[in-house]
Amino acid sequence: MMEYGVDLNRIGFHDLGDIVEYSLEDLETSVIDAVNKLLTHGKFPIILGGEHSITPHVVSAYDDVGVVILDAHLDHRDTYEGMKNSHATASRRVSELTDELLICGVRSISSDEIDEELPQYITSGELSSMQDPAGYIDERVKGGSVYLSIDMDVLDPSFAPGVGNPEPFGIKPKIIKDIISRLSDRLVGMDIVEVTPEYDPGEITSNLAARLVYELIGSREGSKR
Ligand SMILES: [Mn+2]
Repeated sequence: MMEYGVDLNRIGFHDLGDIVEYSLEDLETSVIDAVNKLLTHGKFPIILGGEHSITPHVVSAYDDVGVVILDAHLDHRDTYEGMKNSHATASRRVSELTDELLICGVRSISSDEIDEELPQYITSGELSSMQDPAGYIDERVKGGSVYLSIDMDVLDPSFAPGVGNPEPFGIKPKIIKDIISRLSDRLVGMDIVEVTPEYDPGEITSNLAARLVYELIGSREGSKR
């Protein structure tokens, strides 16, 4: 990572492999157990999905953490298709776990998810027209520790077509790079979700998601020097 002066080959990391079998029943305990174990050992969890519904389970393993969610969708429904834990209820579940939640890049809200307790959010249009979106988010989210959840559909589909619910007029990858770099000292965990390789034979989405993981590791290790 030339910008950060970091050689990724010299950074220790471990791929735990798939921690979730394809069953929503096992998902909650598998994710919470895995993240708890990592935090107990002082490790920095990077979770890759898959379903956005994993995020609330990950966040529940932290005490007192601010959460930034990058997502085209508000995901504020209380239930979706009868389920409490769904990709369409992810932000709602997270909002029950923290007082400090900011959802960024939103451009799709259903009328049935609008109620008086809407979470704080910024639209993709607002984010894209800001001079320094990363600085704005850093100042807006109070407290110390921050957990970052990246739903790849926050990006414009031209950069990340391989997602379940693509929404045009999304943000550019550089904004996410800047957010990761700006928040790197405050971050205590990160996930990248909704990558769906089956919808993207060119692997554009996976390639960008992988680079965002590199950006995270590079910016954190680089700032230690
Ligand atoms: Mn989404």
